[in-house]
Amino acid sequence: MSESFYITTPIYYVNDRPHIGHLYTTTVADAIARHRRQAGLDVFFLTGTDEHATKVADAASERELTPIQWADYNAEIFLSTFGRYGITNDDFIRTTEARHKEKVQHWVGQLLETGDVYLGEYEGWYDAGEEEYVPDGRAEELEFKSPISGRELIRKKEKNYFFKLSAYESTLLALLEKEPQRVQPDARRNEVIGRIRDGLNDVPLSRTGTGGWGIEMPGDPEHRIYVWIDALFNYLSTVDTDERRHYWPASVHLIAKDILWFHAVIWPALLLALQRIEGNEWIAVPRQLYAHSFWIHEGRKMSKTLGNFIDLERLEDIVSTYGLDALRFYLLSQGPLSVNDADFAAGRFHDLYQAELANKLGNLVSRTLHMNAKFADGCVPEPGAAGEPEAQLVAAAETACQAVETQMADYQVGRALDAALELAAATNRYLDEREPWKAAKDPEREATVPTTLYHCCEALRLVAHLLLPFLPATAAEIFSRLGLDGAARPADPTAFGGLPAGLPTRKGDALFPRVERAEAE
Ligand code: ME8
Repeated sequence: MSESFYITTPIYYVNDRPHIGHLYTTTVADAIARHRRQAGLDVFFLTGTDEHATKVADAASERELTPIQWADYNAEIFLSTFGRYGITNDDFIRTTEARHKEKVQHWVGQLLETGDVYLGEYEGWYDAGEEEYVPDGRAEELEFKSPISGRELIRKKEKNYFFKLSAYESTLLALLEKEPQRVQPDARRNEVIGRIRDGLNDVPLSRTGTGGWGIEMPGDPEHRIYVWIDALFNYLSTVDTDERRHYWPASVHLIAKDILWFHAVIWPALLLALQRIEGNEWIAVPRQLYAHSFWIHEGRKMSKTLGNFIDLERLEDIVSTYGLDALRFYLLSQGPLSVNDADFAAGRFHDLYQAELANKLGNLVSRTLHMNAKFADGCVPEPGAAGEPEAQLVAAAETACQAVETQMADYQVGRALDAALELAAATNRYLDEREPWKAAKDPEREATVPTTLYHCCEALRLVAHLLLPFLPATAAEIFSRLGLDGAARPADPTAFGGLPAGLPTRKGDALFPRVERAEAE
């Protein structure tokens, strides 16, 4: 059986509709999932919605709806949006589904029995928007304001069930210090280590006064399981079936830095607590957590108050002007995967579309296939003897294939995408050097034309192969124009020379049509 690979995105709150941030994380996960599938791995890719938050119930009540009505409405929009944007998730979990709720109650029940969850009282600084307590020291650092919404933290006292997080301090610390790949990028791991060293308090695991919205605490329905604990369990509940249990532990949880603490500290601690229970030995800690940074917009943080969110309407406009793959290209190549935030700027989007997609890739496809029609009867020609320029092109292809693999091993989708496009650039240079349009008219060089065109077609096949996880529709179109629709794909798709001669090629329209800058703005 092939090696399995399990990748997740956060599950998103359904108080509102999806925006660019949700689409971003999900698109990065999609590119990684597609890449691993292409390599033959048994992939499971999960996304979904987090529904039991107080802000979901509040948003529903503002509209005179029940929480579940509003959750149903928005969950459907998340689901259909991801479908519309070509996301290849294997399941979509909603935390209001019975399959999830039953498992969460079961696991919390087990933790009550071991004493990892206990009834106690808590007083602390509470960030209402994020539904989380902020430790005293950190609240002071933040001047008692939410780092996300900027609103004042509230002093709050609750009788609650607690999770004994403090008991896992040294185990967590050892895990992060000995296995640096567990939390990436490094700067994020160091941040987490620093905060664990400040000491871990036990954390509330339940809450009261939710108006009945939330999963009931086993044996104490007055208390509802805290939305964050409920939400984290989605990664496990979805695969806790006989067919799927082999996917656990997750290969990577992809998130943004806003929810690092829950994922890097509370989640592994919950799993460590569960794993000690007989029968739960399979519940290991996920292999990796990758926390990216934020998209900002034209230099400013995106927020409701500023009204500058790149929302669904805006995303639709972009797709209708430039196409879905152009949006994926911008998100994946320019996104905030590192520790720095990334700016979504319309002008830069346009310029990159023009330079990278239209001029580099689109132009290569168009030149190659037009010349193939003109000088090779619209078929992949039989190559003759190869010379130094061909050897250089083959070397460029090998370099690109290796670079994509190396970058993707670390989930560096932007650098992988650059490496794939570098092969398109190298092929353009090769064409410029070989000048088949002139060679065809020169009796001394005429014989090189089929060789040149074969090498271009084959390089193009490799470019499409490398681009498939990132620009799936573009890659499929290139394959189709190369006559590969029904044809058998080469056994080793990255070996140069796999494209059979004789396949019928097709010119087609411009892959990335010209867009006027004004139209874009
Ligand atoms: O936090 N740039 O849900 P959420 C990049 N339900 N990514 C962004 C972003 C931005 N400006 N804004 C949001 C929750 N995201 C919880 C998660 S998981 C068990 C529970 C993305 O709807 C990013 O992935 O607020 C971030 O972590 C997530 O949306 C937060 O989504």
